[in-house]
Amino acid sequence: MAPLSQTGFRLIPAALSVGAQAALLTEVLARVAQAPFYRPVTPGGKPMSVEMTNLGPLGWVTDAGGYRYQPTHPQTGEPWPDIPQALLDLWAEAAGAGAPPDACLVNLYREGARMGLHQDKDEADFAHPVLSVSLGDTAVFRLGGVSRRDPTASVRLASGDVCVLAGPARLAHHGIDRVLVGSSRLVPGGGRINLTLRRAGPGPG
Ligand code: MD6
Ligand code: FE
Repeated sequence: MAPLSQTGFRLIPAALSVGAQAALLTEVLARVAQAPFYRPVTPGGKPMSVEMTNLGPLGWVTDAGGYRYQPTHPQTGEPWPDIPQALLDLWAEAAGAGAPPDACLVNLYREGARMGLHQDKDEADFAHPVLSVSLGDTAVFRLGGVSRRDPTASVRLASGDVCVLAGPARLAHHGIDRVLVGSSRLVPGGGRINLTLRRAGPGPG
């Protein structure tokens, strides 16, 4: 089946108005001041091109110890800041009435950053969807299937777009081939910020 029509993949273009994008970015950047972006290293020792931080009780990290969720920022040792209410509301609207998210990974793409094809599979229960919000420059998102060898297709994610991986698409491979530099003026200093909301830990629902 063509991946973009795969059951469980949903793209909601312009889910956030320009005003809502700016308000959300302000809330996110205030939290980034407490939990700065850092450049993670893969378990194999390669620095990623994407810079990361997290919001919420749990945050996704990678280092020589592997991929995992943890409650504190690896550099400051402090708990991650809270998830803005606007994101919790968006999850309730777009991802359903199940358990609320307990993790929000914040990815920063400056010029040249990309993200290789991967599955989101470090969460306790794949019954919960993953919801992503894009802010700033447009990205070329590649979506495949559960098998790495499945065919892939690409779709552009623009500022304010929301996409959801749920059901059969929850474990689909996906990645960011490239970001179209200068396509938006939203992010100070340029680039793209992507927020992915997850239910990472075991828990209600
Ligand atoms: C990104 N997104 O858009 C990377 N994961 O920068 C993801 O890795 C992702 O967009 C799970 C569900 C939706 C996503
Ligand atoms: Fe992902």
